[in-house]
Amino acid sequence: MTNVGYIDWILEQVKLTKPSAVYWVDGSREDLERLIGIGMNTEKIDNNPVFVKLNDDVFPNSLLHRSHPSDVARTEHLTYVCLPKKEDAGPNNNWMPPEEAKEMMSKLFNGCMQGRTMYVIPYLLGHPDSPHSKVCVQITDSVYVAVSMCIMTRVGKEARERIGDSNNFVKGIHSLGELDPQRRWIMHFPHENLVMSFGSGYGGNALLSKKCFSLRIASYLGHAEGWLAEHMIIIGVEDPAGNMTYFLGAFPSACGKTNLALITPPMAGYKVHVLGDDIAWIHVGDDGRLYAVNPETGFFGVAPGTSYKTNPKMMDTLKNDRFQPTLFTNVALDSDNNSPWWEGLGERPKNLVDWQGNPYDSTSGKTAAHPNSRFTVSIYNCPTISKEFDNPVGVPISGIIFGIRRTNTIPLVRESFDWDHGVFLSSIMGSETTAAASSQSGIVRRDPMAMVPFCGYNMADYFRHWLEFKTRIKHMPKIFMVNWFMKDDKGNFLWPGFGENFRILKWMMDRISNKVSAVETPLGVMPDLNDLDLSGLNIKEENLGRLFEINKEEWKNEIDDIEKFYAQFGERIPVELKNYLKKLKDDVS
Ligand code: GTP
Ligand code: SPV
Ligand code: MN
Repeated sequence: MTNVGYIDWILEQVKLTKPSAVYWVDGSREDLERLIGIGMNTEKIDNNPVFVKLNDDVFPNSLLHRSHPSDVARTEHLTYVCLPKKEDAGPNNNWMPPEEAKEMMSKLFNGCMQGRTMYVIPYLLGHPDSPHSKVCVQITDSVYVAVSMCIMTRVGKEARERIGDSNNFVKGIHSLGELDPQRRWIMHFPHENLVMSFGSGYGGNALLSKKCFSLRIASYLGHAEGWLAEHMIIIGVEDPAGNMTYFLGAFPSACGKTNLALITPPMAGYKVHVLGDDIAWIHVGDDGRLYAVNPETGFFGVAPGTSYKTNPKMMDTLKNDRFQPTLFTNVALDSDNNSPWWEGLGERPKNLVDWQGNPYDSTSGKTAAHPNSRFTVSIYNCPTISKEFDNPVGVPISGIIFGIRRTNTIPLVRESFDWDHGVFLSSIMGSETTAAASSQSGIVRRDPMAMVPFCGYNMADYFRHWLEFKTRIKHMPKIFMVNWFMKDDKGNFLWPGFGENFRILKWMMDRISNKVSAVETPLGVMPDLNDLDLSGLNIKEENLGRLFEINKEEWKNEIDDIEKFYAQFGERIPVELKNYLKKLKDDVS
């Protein structure tokens, strides 16, 4: 199945999956309308239409999609990286021998599209004029996936022309199967540019451009080719004088990337421009600076918590239909005016239907929208899209932010001593799990660089890869660590978060431009509190103290956990990182 040209490859998939029709997706507006029509009138999930039209007066050109109730998040335990050698996938990945995985998947795919339509989707990741972009093809039997791909990537003519009749494209094979969690697998073959995904229609499991290719396969390619594929936002912060500072920001799933990417600064004269909210591909430019591009063209964002108060720019984006439709997945429905609703949006409507389509019972203790309900919307609809978004070279990076969700232990912000120390700090990140993955939420797990679920090879080799950039970068970005999520004993957030996070970005810019000094601590460099602009913020002195506290008892537990995490990788962990861990242990005890 590998050494054949484009059409022959599609024909092989047709022969294997036996669809009743093949639909060649071209991504044009007319095509999208046709696909949406199919989703409203023909295709069904559990006898329900794939798309239901929502009220145009509230969210123009938007559709509701309800997934199968068991198919609401990424399933990391069913996600595998099938490299020839187990050690190369590393303890951070599930592994199966590639031939065994392919045989198992071929059996599942055999005849799986009978009575269904196969959608063929040629797409580009990255800008058509960029030497770093990749051309890909996904086949799927889900019209929801087809429409989502058209919003999230550059689908159609340009990709199709670039492929010609070559075999040189990334291959994604996807089927909903029976949506049976017992027959659900997301299998990656990074050494063959191939992903096979069966049994789920959920974002990261089914839009193979997203985590499967843009991160798992691309990180493997980046390791071989000298670049980085990261779970990061890209933003440009413009100061009142018009100077632009570009940042990258990595946070685990559902830990604040989209919100930071669309932040509205509370300080007059500053603007934040968005280039990406989830994925960055990063190369060293000829001038020795790091350049980042976003390979995607849309946001697949968490709905709960999004409101005019927390994220007005996203609300404006969702209300704008200049380019593409907006999809809402597994949100609740205000049945009086046929509009989407989720926890945190505002007052709860009187007549609410929950995410599964049943009347909402507010005494049930459950949320009306699924905690991982999402919207899919074009980045071109965003009022703060950077004018550099379509620059094929990307933007030069001055700061890299790593963030986590932690109730305690991890201070609000600090800076690394240098590049190696920054790699160390991000290699020991631990964050509370969220509803974005199907395992239990709220448990601290190690998630270096927010990449544990997405690194397509052994993470110890990935740390080495990061360390090696030091020798190639002439203008080192500064590396920062943040935690917006500390809580007091009553469970209230100590830091107001959202727009107010800009105050921390402002301090970072002052550090980058050498305007302020800072205080060395065992955990890194922390702000002199006088240098943080907290004007107009009503935050108690005592809380501020907690936000920068180093609690020895908590750090003892933290280090135990980090040592266990490192130990899984044995001798493969770079010695620089082991030395920093030893030093941290001495310094905080
Ligand atoms: P993925 O799309 O899964 O990669 O998530 P993400 O990192 O883009 O997370 P997102 O910005 O969507 O935020 C996830 C949840 O955290 C939402 O419910 C937000 O409302 C909430 N959140 C984001 N930023 C903050 C913050 O600064 N403080 C608090 N308390 N909550 C926040
Ligand atoms: C995440 O889980 O990090 C997401 C959503 O951004 S998904 O596309 O499902 O990966
Ligand atoms: Mn993500």
